[in-house]
Amino acid sequence: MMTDPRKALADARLYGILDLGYVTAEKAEEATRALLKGGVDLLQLRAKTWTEAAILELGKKIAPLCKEAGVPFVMNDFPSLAIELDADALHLGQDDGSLEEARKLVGDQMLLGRSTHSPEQARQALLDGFDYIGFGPLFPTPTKLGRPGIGMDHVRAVQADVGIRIPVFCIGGIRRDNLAQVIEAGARRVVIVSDLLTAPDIATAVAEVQSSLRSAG
Ligand code: 3NM
Repeated sequence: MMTDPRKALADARLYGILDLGYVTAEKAEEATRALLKGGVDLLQLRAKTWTEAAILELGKKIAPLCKEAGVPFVMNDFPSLAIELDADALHLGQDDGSLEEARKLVGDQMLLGRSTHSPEQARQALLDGFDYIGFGPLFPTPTKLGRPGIGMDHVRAVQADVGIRIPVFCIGGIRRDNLAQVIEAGARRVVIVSDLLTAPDIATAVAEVQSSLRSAG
């Protein structure tokens, strides 16, 4: 199915991550299919402890599933893999270099996302020209150890400032059981990793989150 990744990003509410800290290599395709079936709007491949060669091998199976579903495929951290896998987007952390450096490597078309951890970083990412940001971690999370939760106090302000220009995805410790609070704090787009990947029925959990986000307006 052909989709314009830029339009898909603009409409996205739930950003799913296939994080290989939660899913074995053997179960990765199955988990990807379940995330897509449930209705994630974007899907990122994140494998912090894997070699590039192993990520590439898995990415060759995951990226086509996303393409088939019309869901933008996002590569975390590695511009070279993003190119090789024909990713729709590349996601960069604060320490992963500048937008200009990434642009030189991946060209003009690929969408670029940035992790931000304060309102100042969020604003800077907008000024730099990133296409979307993650904002968090709202709560401490086992998926990103060593970072304190920044809480929900700034969510509304960042949404009103940066979020009217580019998509802002709140991230970090968001679960189905605190999602209502996060929406109440002003979030309209979220990334949820562990709560979805460890759910007994991933597709149903994804669909439940989508429904809450879409009905929040
Ligand atoms: N980035 P979970 S928090 C990958 O704040 C990631 O930039 C974060 O996983 C950031 O939904 C995070 O399991 C982990 O908490 C999100």
